[in-house]
Amino acid sequence: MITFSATLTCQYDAPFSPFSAADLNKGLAWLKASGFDAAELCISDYQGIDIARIADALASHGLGCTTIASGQARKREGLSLLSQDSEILRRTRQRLFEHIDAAAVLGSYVTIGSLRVADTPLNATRYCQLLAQGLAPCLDYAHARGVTLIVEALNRYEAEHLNSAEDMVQFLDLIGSPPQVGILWDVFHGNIEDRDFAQAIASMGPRLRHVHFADSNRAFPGYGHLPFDAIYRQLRQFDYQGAISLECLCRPSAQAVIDESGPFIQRFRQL
Ligand code: LER
Ligand code: MN
Repeated sequence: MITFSATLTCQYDAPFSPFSAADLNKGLAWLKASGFDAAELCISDYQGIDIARIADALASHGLGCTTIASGQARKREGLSLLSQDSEILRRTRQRLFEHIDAAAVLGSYVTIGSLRVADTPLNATRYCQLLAQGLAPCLDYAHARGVTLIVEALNRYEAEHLNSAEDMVQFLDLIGSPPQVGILWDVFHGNIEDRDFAQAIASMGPRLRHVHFADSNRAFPGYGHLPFDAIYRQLRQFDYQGAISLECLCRPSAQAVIDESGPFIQRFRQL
């Protein structure tokens, strides 16, 4: 069964969250009232974050957590798994260990998106080698705690490599397809990089663990030109069992995202 979640931020305000971090509880109440199953939570670092309290707040709203979005620390602190500065690499891995510990409590995945963006240009082979090395201790840590890491395909304007679904499949093959690593496919990026949505979904198969929905211009679905009904049907046809998570900008407005999300996901449940 496909479930639904949406991005909310816990700590620092984020462009994809229609509620500020200070209003996390209002955001959770909105998710529940709109018919979502879970939250996708942006956490940059663990200063002032009490995961047990967040877990209680989710439970009190009858919500799960799909994934911890880790990318804010890229811009805020310059963290990267590709860093050739050993101290930055150490801090990035350490942060991912903290995310994995939190994910073990929340029963969620951990997203690796912007944290796999390199500071300097690298050829594809070197990039994949460095990413595999950067990730290695995180894979062991995740495996020991029963947590899955989901690596996101990002379009070429945000990341130099691993832009398409096909690139991600090849990368997972290269690292031996460890069971604790899956793919996060974001249709905004896919619209730029993938040749065909159905083909992308088919090629990822069961490695596809999480899907981000935003329209072609990253607005709320329906304010651009992506074929969401067709994408949803294709996900179902390929027996996708994960979540569709709303990760759009607050466009046309945060209020439109808040008001239109419920009807948007209810329609899919009837397709
Ligand atoms: C994060 O999920 C994402 O899609 C990135 O484009 C954010 O910079
Ligand atoms: Mn995304």
